[in-house]
Order: sequence, then structure tokens, then C-alpha cells
Amino acid sequence: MRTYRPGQIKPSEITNQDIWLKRRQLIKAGMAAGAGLLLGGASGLAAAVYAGPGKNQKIALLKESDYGAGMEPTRYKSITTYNNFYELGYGKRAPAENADALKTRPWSVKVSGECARPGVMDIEDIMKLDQEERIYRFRCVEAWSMVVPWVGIPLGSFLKRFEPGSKAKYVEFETLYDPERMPGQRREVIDWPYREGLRIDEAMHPLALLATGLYGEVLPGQNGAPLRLVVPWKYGFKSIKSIVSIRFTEEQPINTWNAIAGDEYGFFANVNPKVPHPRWSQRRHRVLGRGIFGSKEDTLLFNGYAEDVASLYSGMDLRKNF
Ligand SMILES: Nc1nc2c(c(=O)[nH]1)N[C@H]1C(S)=C(S)[C@@H](COP(=O)(O)O)O[C@H]1N2
Ligand SMILES: [Mo]
Repeated sequence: MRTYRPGQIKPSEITNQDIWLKRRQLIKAGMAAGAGLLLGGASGLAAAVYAGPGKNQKIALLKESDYGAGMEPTRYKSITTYNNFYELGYGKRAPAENADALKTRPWSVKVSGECARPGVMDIEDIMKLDQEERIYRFRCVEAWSMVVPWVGIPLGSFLKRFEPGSKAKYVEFETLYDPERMPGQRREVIDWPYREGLRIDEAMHPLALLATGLYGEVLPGQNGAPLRLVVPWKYGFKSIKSIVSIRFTEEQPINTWNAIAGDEYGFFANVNPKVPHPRWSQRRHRVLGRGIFGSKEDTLLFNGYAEDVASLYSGMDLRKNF
């Protein structure tokens, strides 16, 4: 029996095919939506500044990572008005409309479990870390895809500060539970809080990112402020938003969509065009921002990151471990 209650979102839009658009043309200064990108230095690791098109606080001194350099970002407006975030409402536009409810201060993240130095870190201190290790990443989501110029820190370098031990086989993440700040939690649509998990080697992979901003500004509420996960080779639901707890575990953690419909949503949720969702194909997806409805494109294995991440799954049956 399915337990989808929210009426507005089609199941096919909860999780669907991502794609990594592996286009390598250089971004010229003055991109779509008025964002400026200054490329400097011959190193290939360019100093870049996005003049954020939103109204949020700017994040200065950005350094662009090599990943995704040259991909043209989706318009800021599309990235921030077409969201899934049940805590802020049940419809693609609802999270943007309800984002004001999500107060992001005070905010802290508790890191616990199988590690030598568990602790609580205030978001202001996490933002300062971010200033030491500033990178850009791009990512896309599901039935629709987007290219997002994220600002954040590699998840692995954050986790290492807490010295995970040999029993740390997985990492579990939890979203804030607070019906005041998360009005969607007033309805028991899912077993709050939203939860996600990664295997430790996935979490340590340099492509896994803890994002604090996008388009050079602090994250808007609807995109998971003040801190969210970005796992570019996985379906969108793995990228948990508004994180307050990170726990190293020996056992595979529960993840929300797997708990709701385990036959449809696996623990790994790697983007894989050859493994259809039980109720729809995952071979193609819609590219947001191309025409009114977006044009369709083929979805790639691991969202186009096979070169980077396939080795994490060597010897695994990806149909069984979907
Ligand atoms: N806490 C929380 N995180 C969440 C969700 C959610 O409902 N609650 N939705 C997930 C789903 S299904 C998707 S597709 C992505 C969407 O991310 P975006 O809105 O930034 O594109 O967030 C994921 N993270
Ligand atoms: Mo999703």
C-alpha cells in the first residue's frame, strides 16, 4: 500500500532522474540572470565572484572548483521557486512562499556517534569554515534537472574534524524538527524529522558537499538553509535540507523515502537510467529553464559522474542496491 498523502506533487516529481550536464564550454563573464563571473589566474582554479541575483546576504571571496566549471547555471529564479521541501509545504512553489517561517538563527549542528570528538557546532562557526574552504559545485535534480552554483564545504573535510572511528560505517543526517519554524510538520505526512544516510566512503567522497549558499549568497530557506547536503550523483531526495544532526553509525541508517516506500526508493538512490522506478522510466528528464516546459534529455549513469564515483560501487549489483 502506498502512503502518499500530499495531493499536489505527483510521485514522479518526488524523485526522478537527475542529470549532470557535462558541457565544458567556459562560462563567459555576464551569465544569464545577470550573474557576473570573473575568471582569473592561469591555474584553472579561478577566483570567481558571483554577484548574486537574490536579496540574501552575499558571501565574498569565492573560489570556483574545477567540478562543473563551464556549465551555465539555471536561472536563480527557477532554482529558488521550484523546490521539494515538505517542511515548508506540499507543492513546488510552496517552499518559496513559506520560507519566511524558517528562522535560521540560532542554529547549531550536533555531531555524534562513532567518533572521537563529538560536539555541537554553531552555524556561525560553520560559515567561517566555509570561508576557508570555499568552492563551487553544480548539481541537478530528478525528473527535472538544474545546474546550481553551490557554495559550501566538502562534507568529508567537515566530518574529519570529529574523528570518526573504525565503527563509523555510515553517516546519518536529520533535519530540524520544529513545527513553529517548519509549518509543514504540523501535518503528519511523514515521520518527522526528515532523515537521510550515506555510507562513510560516499560521505568522504570529494563530490559530496555541505552547502551553505548558492549563487554567491546564503541559502534561501526553500533550498535548505542554513545547511544542506548535496550529493550530485544521487537522486534529489538524498540531499537533505536544514540539517541539525549528523551521526556516525555502525548500522545503515533509516532514510525517509526508503521508510515510506522501500520498494520504490532505495538506500543508495544512485542516478541510474537503466533502473526504472516501479511506476515510471528513469531514462530521460526535463531540463528546467529551457523553454516553458523545458526540453528533455537523456539521464546519465551516476548523473554523469561515473568517472568520479563508479569505483565506490564496484562489485555491487546496482539493480538490487538501488
Ligand atoms: N528536510 C528535507 N530535505 C529534503 C526534502 C524534504 O522534503 N525535506 N526533499 C528532498 C527532495 S525530494 C528533493 S528533490 C530535494 C530538492 O532540492 P531543491 O529544492 O534544492 O532543488 O530536496 C530533498 N531534501
Ligand atoms: Mo525529490
